[in-house]
Amino acid sequence: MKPRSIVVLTGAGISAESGVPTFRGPDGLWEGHRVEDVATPEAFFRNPDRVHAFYDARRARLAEVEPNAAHKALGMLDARWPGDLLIVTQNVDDLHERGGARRLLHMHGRLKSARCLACDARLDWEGPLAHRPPCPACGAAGRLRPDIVWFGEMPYDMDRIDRALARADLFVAIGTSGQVYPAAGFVEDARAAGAYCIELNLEPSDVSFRFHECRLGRASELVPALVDELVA
Ligand code: BV8
Repeated sequence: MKPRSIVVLTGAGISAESGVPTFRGPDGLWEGHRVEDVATPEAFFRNPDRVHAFYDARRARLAEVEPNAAHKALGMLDARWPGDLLIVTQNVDDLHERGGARRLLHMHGRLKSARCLACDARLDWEGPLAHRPPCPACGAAGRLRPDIVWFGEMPYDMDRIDRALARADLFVAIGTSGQVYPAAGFVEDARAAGAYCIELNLEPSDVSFRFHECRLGRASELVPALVDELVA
């Protein structure tokens, strides 16, 4: 396999071995919350304190986790791959960046970013938002929200993603359950464009049937092995 243009899609499973909880744990709750209570615009406008507390806690926890071998393998692929490469992550953690990825985009936003409801600026943000700090760009007080794409909101960079999928000849999905769209539909676009599609996951996803190849196992083992195949 000697592809020229690669698109990689990652989900919560690539960060699981770093200690970042995935969305669909056994109890279906997500860190003790129902998704619709914390990851929708309605939830935010109905109870901003609860949503800020949820994201402030997750942002603070980033300091306690490290990129794992899977993040680092993708960072090495990025450094060495001479052709096109785009890593599209659904994750909002910063582990891909810390693992060395550069040709990377966060289609569902980032914990370490805030967005101003007054001026729409998107700003790198490290600390909490619950105390309603003013916007550094426009000064508006209490108008900053987590820069996260919630359910019902349009993911970021869809045009760039669609262009990359249209020219991909290899599509790899890593650690995603294939339950959330439009990300879960990317394999169909890639396959229609003629890409060879590989899924790496601990267990079959909702869209495994759409892939040419499904490799079952932990990302920290499967991703370095695949990257070794690609750069060999
Ligand atoms: C949109 C940010 C509209 C939040 C997230 C009915 C049918 C189809 C679609 C819809 C529908 N009703 C509503 C929709 C649309 C909706 C949707 O798809 N809903 C689903 C639930 C049905 N989608 C949206 O709302 C999206 N927006 O559609 O916009 C629109 C269109 C045009 C114009 C305007 C508007 C926005 C979705 C984004 C929501 N935000 N995240 C936050 O993080 O705080 S979603 C969140 O869950 C993640 O970002 C991720 O995208 C998603 C899925 O999570 P996964 O990453 O897959 O993680 P999960 O826990 O599910 O699975 C983990 C996997 O890892 C498992 O497979 C497991 O086996 C594996 N694993 C575990 N450990 C390991 C491992 N693999 C390897 N190694 C391991 N060690």
